[in-house]
Amino acid sequence: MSDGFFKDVAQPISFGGLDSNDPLTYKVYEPDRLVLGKRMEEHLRIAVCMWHSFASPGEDMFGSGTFDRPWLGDGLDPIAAGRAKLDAAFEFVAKLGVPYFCFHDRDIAPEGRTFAETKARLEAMVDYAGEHMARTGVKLLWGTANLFGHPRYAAGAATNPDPEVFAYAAAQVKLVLEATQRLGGENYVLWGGREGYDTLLNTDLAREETQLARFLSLVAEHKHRIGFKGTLLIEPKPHEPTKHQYDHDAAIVHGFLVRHGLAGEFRLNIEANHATLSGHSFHHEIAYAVANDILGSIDANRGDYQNGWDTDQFPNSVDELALAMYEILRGGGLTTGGFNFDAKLRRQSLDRSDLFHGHIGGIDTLARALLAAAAIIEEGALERLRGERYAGWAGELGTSITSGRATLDELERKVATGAIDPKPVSGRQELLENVVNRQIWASGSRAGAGAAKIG
Ligand code: XLS
Ligand code: CA
Ligand code: CA
Repeated sequence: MSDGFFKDVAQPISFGGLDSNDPLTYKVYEPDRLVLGKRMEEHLRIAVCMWHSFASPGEDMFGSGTFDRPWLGDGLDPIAAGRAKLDAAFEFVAKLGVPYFCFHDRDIAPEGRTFAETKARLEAMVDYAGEHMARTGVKLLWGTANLFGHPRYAAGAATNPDPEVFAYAAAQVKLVLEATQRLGGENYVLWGGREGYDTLLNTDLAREETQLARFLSLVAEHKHRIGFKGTLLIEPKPHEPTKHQYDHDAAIVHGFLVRHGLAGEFRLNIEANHATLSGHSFHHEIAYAVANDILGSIDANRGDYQNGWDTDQFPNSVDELALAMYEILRGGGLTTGGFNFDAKLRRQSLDRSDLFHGHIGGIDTLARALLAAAAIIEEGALERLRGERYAGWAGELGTSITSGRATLDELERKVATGAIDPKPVSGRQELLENVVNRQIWASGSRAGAGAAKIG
């Protein structure tokens, strides 16, 4: 027992292992355990998000808040309520024993009657968060501006038809980028909450793209002007709240960045549930980002197979996460990014301890997926078989094509003489799936499954 909002939970949550039947222990997550030469905590760089966990009362479209969040009550002094919220949040993160948190400006400080009042409130709460960070050692993974909640942003922020809204959003991002820098944040996220459209009938697509590019250029310029060392991240999402969002998926954002000369300035914050909403797997979105060297950070959660919206549930499938984790490890791992739990409790999860259970389960799932992915890398069969599949491209014919030496005339001549006569070969998908499952199933034991000889 201890003092505070979560007084029934002793701190910190420790590793209990699979034999522990205490639900308030980690079953797999051991921060100091070495995986491929790096501590588990350094691989995962876990963060708790302020919005779902502390700034939401648990409302849905059909009903009001159900959660026990006293600081969200009516008629409270915003600064006192904001302090109580941060007290509980930092108590939680410290007790969970993870290194980071993430926030939107509006999660910690409500908008005031004027811009000056909004700015003063934000600064007061940022200072207060800074005190908690110094006391607990909790760090900031990323900050972001909420450019979607206020009615002024109903038709978008950067892509709004009114340039005054663009200017307001720019002023807001400037404040939050500077606040993120002040708190030592390692990244800054831009999620285009309402950068998209509800109908094409009133939308000038070309103009809105130009506006969005200008906005992002201004953010990148300001980052350099103030000397912010963190990474700028764009978070793709295909729809919700708008019918179509411009930052649709990893490939579309990448194309946009390349078109506007911004590819070196931004990386991606990939969210699992947004990947599946866009019709891709989480695995695909990460593989795309790694292949194009734009992976930045991860929002960990999951959707629900039976509905088509953003349910933001805590991740619990090792099978799905192991492949995503495998791509991250193949790509060299996360640098300034981490795994932020952009996940929320179900509306009926009313106990204060439920927030611990959601995070503990999610963290253990990530840890187990990390072990499985590391085992797949160490075993090496997937990498070897993939390499063999493309081996021809290292030979004379392959290099003559990729270097640009071969012409269509030459290729036709070789085919016509019979020198080129390809035979189909197996893609061996089922064999590869079994290789993956073997390591997932074996990764619970410390020894793992060991290397396999697969010819
Ligand atoms: C909403 C997004 C949002 C971003 C940060 O769907 O996930 O929470 O992560 O603005
Ligand atoms: Ca997110
Ligand atoms: Ca989401």
